[in-house]
Amino acid sequence: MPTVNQALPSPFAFEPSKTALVVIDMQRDFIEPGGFGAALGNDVSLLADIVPDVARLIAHARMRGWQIVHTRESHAPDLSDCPPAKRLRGQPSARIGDKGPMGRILVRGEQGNAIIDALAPIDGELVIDKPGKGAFYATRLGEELAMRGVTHLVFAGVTTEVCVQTSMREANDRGYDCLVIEDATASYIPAFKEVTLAMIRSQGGIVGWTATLEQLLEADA
Ligand code: C5J
Repeated sequence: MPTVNQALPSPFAFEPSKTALVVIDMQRDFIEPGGFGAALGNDVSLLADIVPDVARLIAHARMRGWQIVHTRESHAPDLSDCPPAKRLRGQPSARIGDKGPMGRILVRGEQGNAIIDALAPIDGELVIDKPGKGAFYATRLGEELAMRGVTHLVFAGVTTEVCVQTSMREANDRGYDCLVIEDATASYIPAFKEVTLAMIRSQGGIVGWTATLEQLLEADA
C-alpha cells in the first residue's frame, strides 16, 4: 500500500482504488481577475500560483486511477439556496448574484462560475455544485463516495482556510482519512494557509494529515 512517510504528523497510507482526489473550487470567480475574489479586494495571483501543481496532482490521480471530484461553490439563479446571512455578508459592491465582469457572481452556469480551463474536469469525473463552504453540505457527495467505496480523500484547491478546511473537517467527521497537499492549496492570506495546515496536523492529526506534492508523488510512484 502506498505510504507517504513524510506526511505530518505521521505516515499516511492509502489504497489507490479507495482514494479520491477532491479539488475544491478552482473556479474563475476565485482565481481570475474580474471575479468574486478580486471584487472582494484580494490578490488573485496568490491562488493562480498553485495551478501548475494542482494540474500535476490531477494528472497523477488520473494516471493512477483514483476517483476525481471537482467542486464549484455555486448557487441556483434564483438564489433559493443562498441564505441572506451568506449573501449580505462581505462587500456591498460584490454580492453573490450581482452582475460582475464574468457574469453573476457565484451563480451556476455563469462564466465566472466555471472551473478554470487548465484544470477542466474530463468525462467520468464528478463535478459537485455546493451552496456552502463545505463540499458535503446540501450535496450528493457523501452518497457518491460511498457508492464508489472511497475511504481516503486527498484535498487540493482554494481557499485553504475556508472551503478546503471546511470540506476536510466535514469529511473527517464522516470517517474519511484526509490528506491535504500543501503546495496544491492556497489562500488570499498566506498566513491563514500556514496556520490552517498547522491546525489540521496538530494534536496527532486532529482532522487529518498534510504533505507536499513531491512527497505524495514519490510515495505513489
Ligand atoms: C470562499 C472558497 N473563500 N472556495 N470560498 O468564499 O474558499
